[in-house]
Amino acid sequence: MPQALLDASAIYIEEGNMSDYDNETNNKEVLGNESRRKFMGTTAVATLAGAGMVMGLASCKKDDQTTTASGDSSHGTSAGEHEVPPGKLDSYYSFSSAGHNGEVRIYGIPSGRVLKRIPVFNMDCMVGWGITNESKAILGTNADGSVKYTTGDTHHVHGSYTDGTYNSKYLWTNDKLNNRIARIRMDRMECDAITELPNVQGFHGIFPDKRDPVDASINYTTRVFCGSEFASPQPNDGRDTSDPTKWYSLFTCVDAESMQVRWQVRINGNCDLVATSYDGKLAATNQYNTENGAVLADMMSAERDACVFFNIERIEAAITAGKSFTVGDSKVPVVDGTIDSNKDPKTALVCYVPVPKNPHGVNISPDGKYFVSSGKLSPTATVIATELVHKWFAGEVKAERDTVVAEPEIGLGPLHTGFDGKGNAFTTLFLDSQIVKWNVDAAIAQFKGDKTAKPVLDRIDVHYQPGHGYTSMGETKEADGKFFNSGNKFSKDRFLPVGPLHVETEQLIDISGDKMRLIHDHTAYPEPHDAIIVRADVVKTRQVSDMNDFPNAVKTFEENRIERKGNKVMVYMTSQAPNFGLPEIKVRRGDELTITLTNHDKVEDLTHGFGIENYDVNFIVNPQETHSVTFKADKAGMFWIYCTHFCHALHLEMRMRFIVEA
Ligand code: RUQ
Ligand code: CUA
Ligand code: CA
Repeated sequence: MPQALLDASAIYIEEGNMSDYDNETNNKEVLGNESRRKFMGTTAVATLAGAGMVMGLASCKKDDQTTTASGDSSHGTSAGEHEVPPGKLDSYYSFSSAGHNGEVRIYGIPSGRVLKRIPVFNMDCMVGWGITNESKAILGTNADGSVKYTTGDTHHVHGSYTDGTYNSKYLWTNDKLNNRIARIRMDRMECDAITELPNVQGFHGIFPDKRDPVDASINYTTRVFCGSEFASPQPNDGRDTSDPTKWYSLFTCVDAESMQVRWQVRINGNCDLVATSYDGKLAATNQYNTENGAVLADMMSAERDACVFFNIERIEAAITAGKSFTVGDSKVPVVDGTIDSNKDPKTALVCYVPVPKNPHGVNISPDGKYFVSSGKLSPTATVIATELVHKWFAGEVKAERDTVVAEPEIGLGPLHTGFDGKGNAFTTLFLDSQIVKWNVDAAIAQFKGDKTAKPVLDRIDVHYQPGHGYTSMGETKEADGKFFNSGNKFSKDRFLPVGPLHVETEQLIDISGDKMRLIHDHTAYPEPHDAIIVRADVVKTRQVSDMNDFPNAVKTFEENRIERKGNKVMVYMTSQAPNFGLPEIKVRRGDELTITLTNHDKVEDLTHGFGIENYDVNFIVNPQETHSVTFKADKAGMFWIYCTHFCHALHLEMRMRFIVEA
């Protein structure tokens, strides 16, 4: 047995040895595990970084012995019940991040079918994202017209709200890599705005507010909150590069409509994930690095980190009152949310609630009453009462820690929590490779001293190492307790081997009964993080565009033409299956071309593509849409332009010529 595994067992197991753990964990009665899951001491923690991976192998081996899909005889699967037969539609959408692929994806639930991939921070030659002028304007360009950033890392996707549930207007996602927030308009499922956040690194958590904290008549999303994970020099212009004591993180608020950055809060420690209260008054972020450590050991040195609550109304009042500063070239007002400047709860902008070691994830229950944050280096989930946080800000609760109403021991490596709307929480256990179902009220009773209270109700094995977990409508007051999706970080032996880069497994679990039941595995291209599951009837899309929404549309066939100003050539063109509006485009080498193409087909699903041989130009126009590209004719010759998207029986014949004279 590898040394790291032995070290890990010393951390986790009080009695017995590792093989004991291997054999018993799966089949042990649900409640019987609890005594073995103890807080980890500081000294043991240094081994954990290696232990996570090794535990992954242990889980894999464990499953080889059982060979069933669920790996657990007490849980049936319910695959057949949830089959979506040919011709039938899914009952939910899942809007998922894609990790360092930089896009957002839409899956059907329960089928797990991929419905769409929405390019956001990445380039996508299928639609021409990062190629058309319209997408480049959203992505942002350098002086020479090239796209400023061509990569990104999306982790979290959340929708806009009205009255505590989704209104199908917008989705937002983060870019952890280049610190940008993107918005997707849900009627078209396309990205329509991207904003760079100033003075932050590691922009990770993101969450829209659910109503206005000040104006009760505004019951919809007006702000989006963004947590930055990595402290950095401020401003980051070459100063203090080797002095971590001078670095800090900022929490950012972005306007939902204008997508302008409204304000930032300087904090101690870091941000990670973000959640918001249903009354619009609080935003929360979990902190794993209250130590402000620059190396791993330092980030794990404190026994407790924090869940931080932001008092939105007070922050905005402070900004209105001019109690703000700016950082570097940014004009965004920044308020001081550091611990030292917020000692008096009655005026504090920020409340730091201590929670066990290196928490990950913060989620609010659908009734709005509780925030749950889990310590990944502690086998616990911490339940914080929304009402008590309000009371802390009113000076009616003495210590920050007094807002904690429960801290059940639920298993090893807890990360994200989803809710069923019936009082139960479902938390991913990274190290245990399980989902644990626990009851919030029972956890509160146990915390109060009720020895008969048993918060943990059920466990199910997943394959393997779940990171994200989320329930159907679980981030809304309409949480319906039907499905839980486990986003697993390792798939190992679950699919046909395809080389060293493994696909990811998403496992869908039926949570409608007392026992969780596995529905199926579906694959995901690496590597999605968080997602939301939205009832299908909530989502309203338009299936054909309106030509009038495109200001540069070439509205009639008579407008097909080529114009020249000096060496700039403007081509205006239509497409209608199986024809382009011009037979050829003739230019001189060195000319700069702008081609604008409007698709005149009105039929749903009748998309045309536009590709130029050996010129790296490639984009589509959906029915009634217009897109344009600008490029230099730097090679002489005759190059076929062809329709790339199968549109007609004569699709192959849908061609024209691009002639560049030497
Ligand atoms: S955070 S596990 Cu963005 Cu959980 Cu991915
Ligand atoms: Cu038009 Cu294929
Ligand atoms: Ca820490």
